Amino acid sequence: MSSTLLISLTMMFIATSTGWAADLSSKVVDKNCWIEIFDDDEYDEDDPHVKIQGPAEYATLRDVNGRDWSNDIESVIVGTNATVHAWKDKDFKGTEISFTPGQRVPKLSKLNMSNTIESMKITCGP
Ligand SMILES: [Ca+2]
Ligand SMILES: [Ca+2]
Ligand SMILES: [Ca+2]
Repeated sequence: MSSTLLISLTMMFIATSTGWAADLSSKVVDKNCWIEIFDDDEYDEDDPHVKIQGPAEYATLRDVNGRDWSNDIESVIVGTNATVHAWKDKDFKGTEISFTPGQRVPKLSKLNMSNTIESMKITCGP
C-alpha cells in the first residue's frame, strides 16, 4: 500500500467520523440560539413575551406557544448564536429584516417594523 493511499484513507475516515459527530451534536439544544420577542417595546416583562428556541421556522406567528403574535412584536433580544430573519407578511413575504447574533432592539418602531412582523426564521451559528 502506498503512503499516499494510506493518507487518503485516513482522511476519508476523519471526514466520515466528524460528519457523524456533527450529526449528533446538531440534535443537542443550542443554549444561545433563540430570540425573545416582546409584545411591548423596551423588553417590557409585564406584557407578554416569549423565548423561541432555534433552529425554527414560522410561516405564520398565529400560534407561538399558544399565543397569536402576528403584528404584535415591538422589541426583541437575539441569542448570541442565533441569526433571525423576519418578514412583515406571513409565508416569509413582504419587507424583510434580519437580526444578528446578540442583537437587542428596544424599539422596532425605529426600524419601521413595530407591530408588523408575521413570519420568522431562526438559524443557529454566525
Ligand atoms: Ca407595557
Ligand atoms: Ca405589540
Ligand atoms: Ca404584517
